[in-house]
Amino acid sequence: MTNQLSRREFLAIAGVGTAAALGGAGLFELSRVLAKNAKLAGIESTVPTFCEMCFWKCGVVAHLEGSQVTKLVGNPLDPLCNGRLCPRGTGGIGSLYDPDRLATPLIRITKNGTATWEPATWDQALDLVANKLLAVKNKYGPEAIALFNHGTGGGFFRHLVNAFGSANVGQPSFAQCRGPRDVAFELTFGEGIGSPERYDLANAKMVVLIGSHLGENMHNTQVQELADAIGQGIHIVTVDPRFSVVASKSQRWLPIKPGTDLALLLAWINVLLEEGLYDKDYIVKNAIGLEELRREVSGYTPEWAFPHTGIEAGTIRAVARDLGAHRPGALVYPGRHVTWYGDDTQRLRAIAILGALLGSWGHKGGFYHPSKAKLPPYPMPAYPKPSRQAADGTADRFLFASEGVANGLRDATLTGKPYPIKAWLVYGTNLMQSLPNPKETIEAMQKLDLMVAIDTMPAEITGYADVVLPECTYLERYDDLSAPPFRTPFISLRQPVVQPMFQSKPGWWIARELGLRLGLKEYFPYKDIEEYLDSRLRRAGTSLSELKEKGTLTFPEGALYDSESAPAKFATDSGKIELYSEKLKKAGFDPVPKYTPPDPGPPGFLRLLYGRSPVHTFGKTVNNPHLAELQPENEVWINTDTAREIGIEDQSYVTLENQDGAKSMPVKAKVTERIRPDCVFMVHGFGHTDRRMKLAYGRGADDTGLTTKYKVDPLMGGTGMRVNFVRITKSDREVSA
Ligand SMILES: Nc1nc2c(c(=O)[nH]1)N[C@H]1C(S)=C(S)[C@@H](COP(=O)(O)OP(=O)(O)OC[C@H]3O[C@@H](n4cnc5c(=O)[nH]c(N)nc54)[C@H](O)[C@@H]3O)O[C@H]1N2
Ligand SMILES: Nc1nc2c(c(=O)[nH]1)N[C@H]1C(S)=C(S)[C@@H](COP(=O)(O)OP(=O)(O)OC[C@H]3O[C@@H](n4cnc5c(=O)[nH]c(N)nc54)[C@H](O)[C@@H]3O)O[C@H]1N2
Ligand code: SF4
Ligand SMILES: [Mo]
Repeated sequence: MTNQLSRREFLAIAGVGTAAALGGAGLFELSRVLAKNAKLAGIESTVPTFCEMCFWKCGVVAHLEGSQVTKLVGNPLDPLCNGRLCPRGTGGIGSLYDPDRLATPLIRITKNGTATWEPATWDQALDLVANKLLAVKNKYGPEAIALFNHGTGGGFFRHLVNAFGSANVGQPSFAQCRGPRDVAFELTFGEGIGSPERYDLANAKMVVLIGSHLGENMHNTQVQELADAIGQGIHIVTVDPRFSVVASKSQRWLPIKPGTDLALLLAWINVLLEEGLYDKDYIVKNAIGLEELRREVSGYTPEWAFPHTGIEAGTIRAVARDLGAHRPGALVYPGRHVTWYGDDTQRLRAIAILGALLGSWGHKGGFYHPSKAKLPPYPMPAYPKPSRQAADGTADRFLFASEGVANGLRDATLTGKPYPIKAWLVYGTNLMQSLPNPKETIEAMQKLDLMVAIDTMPAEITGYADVVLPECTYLERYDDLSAPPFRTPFISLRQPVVQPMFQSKPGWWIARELGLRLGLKEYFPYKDIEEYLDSRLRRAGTSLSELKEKGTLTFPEGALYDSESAPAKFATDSGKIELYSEKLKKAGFDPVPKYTPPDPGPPGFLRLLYGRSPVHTFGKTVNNPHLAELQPENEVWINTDTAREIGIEDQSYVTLENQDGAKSMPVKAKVTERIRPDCVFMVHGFGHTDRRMKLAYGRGADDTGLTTKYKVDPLMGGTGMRVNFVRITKSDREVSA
């Protein structure tokens, strides 16, 4: 064990294998690549592609001078961005030219008794990974291999792992993010919300943002639509313990006591039913369980909700009446990051039920019906059927999960149950910041025979790997096509804007090379990615050359709303909207959501809340020189009265310590009236500990390190992460001038 522990001690020897560490050789390499790229040195050109600075995948047009990318702008042909990028999209150049990028494959070795990284060739690294994967398969079966992934390129690795015979795939963007929302809507309407979300903000008359700070959270199209809607006088209610930017644009701000949102939602349902403000015709025609719902929520009056939520009964009632008056264009916005308190699927069920009562599902200003471009897959043999079901708990514990549960895979790795997991492939997800309680992640990794990280940056997770494989950035590679369900169906192409720098390689190539070494040739039947993409695009009636020129191709819209010729259909068991869920009841859960108050924290502690910054994506952009310039560190928001009581001054450095004794790095205090006194708030993704990321290292505080506690959603395995409490002490770090 000791030996194993030391083997997977965090290894972050400054700079080894990063672009900057290549020093002269690195710069030589850079200039060589630039020269190779310089088709027309000094002459301007443009290349369309799509963004990967976040999952929204906006169409981008890259401007080049010679082989140097000078500017990224929105592709006007792309309906996801309408020609405009957010600050992170524009700042993507900083990720391409980040001097701290991973430059070569790295293998962990022990030299003179000390662990170190050794730069390796691709053949050495891939052979090693393939041999170890085969050894794990021989000893434990193919299911002992698990993949964690996020981002477009993850698809190639999911294909690899499924072809190898394992169903163990998890993405923190499900059980740490939108999972409860999608499950709740599937239970209620028979369909999830999807990504990009089917919210008809462009036509809504009223929107309730409940713990969703649109504008700080930059879903490009939605932010544009909301800005237009504000111009047209949309009625906004923001429910947030913090006075967010969008709260300042709202008719009402409801500074709710954190963790009590379900009480508020149930009270709104109560008023809509009691006062007959709901859409009776729609419900009679399309829903089951109205009487059961009425009975279950009869006690949840606004007067009952007031002491729980801190929102006055009169206000609760007034908002419910406004919702009734604006229906069906009254959108109770289900948000995206919803893993808050462990009862999240039930909270989102209440939001779905409100959507049904307001008749906003399938109607203008509510939830539109998205459609997809027809884009058949590349023909592939069927995957082998794994002899054991996924180990992530979806088979027995989390019965309603509709995707893999990343924390369930971590549990299985830790406990060896239901069977041992012995190898992790980690693609494009920094598990040290995305899974709660990083200690458990470290302990789980001690159980592995192999841990491979495929990343562009020396993010913390790479420090625990046996092999690090450097992917080139999204501006240097082809990827799979993007054609999600949306208002306007479209297909977008990601293509290289410049050649990969250093020894970095595209994900599709890495997955294919591993596949070939694992004897999975039949699953990678194409010659190269261009053949793969062209074949898919030809089946869709277009071609790679057309997409290379345009970047995005749009198709005619389907029926966005229900109508007499296209009446509502629901893929639930009953074929109707399920206000009352027999399915949940049979499984032993509440068929209608019930309110349980959140656990209070220890005396003297404040609840820790976190969220987004408009100029960063989680932790992955904190080292991006362009974006770090806009926001180099995060701040912790503390209410003015609370700060006065504990003697904290605005802009001074403080340290946070949570209920379990976990401590943050020094972080600046933002003393403000704009947050309730019982909680603090910080932007997620700062406080990096890997010295190889020179701009990000030691800047601000990391909320994940303080998230030692989490509450698991029994329906689908999501991890409620707003259940931690901190106390604040002065730090001796000086404020620099
Ligand atoms: N405490 C806490 N935990 C959270 C959240 C929170 O707010 N607080 N948010 C949750 C949410 S909503 C989500 S969606 C998840 C997301 O968490 P992650 O899945 O970790 O998401 P990303 O930030 O997209 O991925 C970051 C990793 O991808 C690498 N990367 C960036 N570009 C590329 C690329 O092109 N190729 C490869 N191979 N790697 C790349 C980065 O260097 C970094 O290591 O985290 C969840 N976890
Ligand atoms: N610029 C930018 N945009 C992003 C991202 C990014 O990293 N950067 N990440 C993307 C991703 S993956 C996701 S999932 C989304 C997430 O974006 P959102 O779904 O908007 O979620 P959060 O960022 O978690 O929202 C945090 C808000 O919830 C409030 N809050 C905290 N506790 C409570 C509570 O108990 N009740 C209520 N009502 N409110 C509470 C906080 O004060 C804060 O304003 O953003 C996406 N957009
Ligand atoms: S919202 Fe911003 S970061 Fe995300 S894909 Fe669009 S431009 Fe890129
Ligand atoms: Mo997310």
